[in-house]
Amino acid sequence: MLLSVPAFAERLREACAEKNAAFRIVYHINPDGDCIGSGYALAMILRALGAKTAVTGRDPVPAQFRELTDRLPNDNLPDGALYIGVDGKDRSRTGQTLQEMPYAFWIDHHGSPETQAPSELVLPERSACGEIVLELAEALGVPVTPQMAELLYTALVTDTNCFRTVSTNAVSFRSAARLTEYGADAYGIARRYAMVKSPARLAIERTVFGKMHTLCCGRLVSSEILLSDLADAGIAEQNAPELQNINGLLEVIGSAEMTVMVREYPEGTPEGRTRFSVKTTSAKLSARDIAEQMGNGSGHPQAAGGFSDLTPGEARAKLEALCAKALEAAE
Ligand SMILES: [Mn+2]
Repeated sequence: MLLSVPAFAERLREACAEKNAAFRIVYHINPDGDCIGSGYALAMILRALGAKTAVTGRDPVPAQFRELTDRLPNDNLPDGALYIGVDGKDRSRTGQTLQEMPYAFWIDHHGSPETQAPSELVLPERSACGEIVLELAEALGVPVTPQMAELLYTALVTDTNCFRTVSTNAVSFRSAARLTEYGADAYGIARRYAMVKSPARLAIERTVFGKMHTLCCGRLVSSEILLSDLADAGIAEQNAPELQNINGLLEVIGSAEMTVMVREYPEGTPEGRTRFSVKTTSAKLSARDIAEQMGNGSGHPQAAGGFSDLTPGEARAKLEALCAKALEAAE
C-alpha cells in the first residue's frame, strides 16, 4: 500500500517501538551509491529509534563505498526481523533469494505497477532514493548526523551524476542544501564520486572516445565496447563499477540528438551477444522506436535498449542506419 511520508514514518515508528524491534534492510543487485547510501543511512535512523538493524544485498558493497560503510557494522538480528527494500524498483531487483522474503516496508523512487510490501513509500519524482530517506529522518524527528548526511549526499550525487541527469530537479537541490547543512562534504563527495577516475575507467573512456563515430552532421554519435576492450582496460565484467554511466560519455558532442552504444557480451549469454542502448535528447525522436526495430528492444522514448544476436559490428551498423533514417524523417 502506497503511503505518504508522514504515514509511512508513523508505521516505522510503531515498528521501532515493538519489543526486540529489528530490521533487515535490503539493497538491489549490482549496488550503486544510491541504494548503499540510502540503506546504511536508514539503518542509522532506525537505530536512533532503538531498533537493531542490518544492511544486506546479494552483492557485497562495492569497494568505492566501503570507506562509508565499514564504520557501520551490522547488528546481530533476532528472529523475525522486518525486511525493508530500498531503491529496488521491485523485489526481483534484490536477487533470486532475497526477492522471496516477506518485505514489510519498501522505499523507492522508481515506481512499479505491482505492490512490493504492505507499507510502501514510493516517490518517482525524487532523483534519488536518498532524498526520500532524508525526508523520513526529518518526519521521524531523528537528527541527521554528519555521517548520515555523508551517506545520503553520496546517494544523491551518484544517482544524479552530480546533478546532471534529466531527473535532477528543484527538490534535488533542496535536499542537497539540507544535507550540506547537516554536515555533508559537498566538494569531497563530488570529487570522490564524480571527478576521480580509476586507471581502468580512464582506459575504457579512451577506448569509447577512440572508437566514436560522429554521423549525420554530428546529430548521431555511436561507439562500442568489445570484450577485448574490457580485457585491455583490466575490467572484469559488464556490470563493473568502472562502466557506470559509460553510455553518457557520448553526450560530450553538443550537436548529438541520438547516441548509440553497443557492448559485446560473452559467448553463450542467453539474451544475446550484443547489448545496445539508444538515447535521444530530442522530443521529436523516439529511442524506443529504434530499440523495437532491432527486435526485442524496449524502454522509454528518451532512452531504450536491448540485446541482439547480431555481432557488435553488425548491430552498430544497423542501429546507425535506423537512427539516420529517423533523424532524416524528423528534419
Ligand atoms: Mn536510485
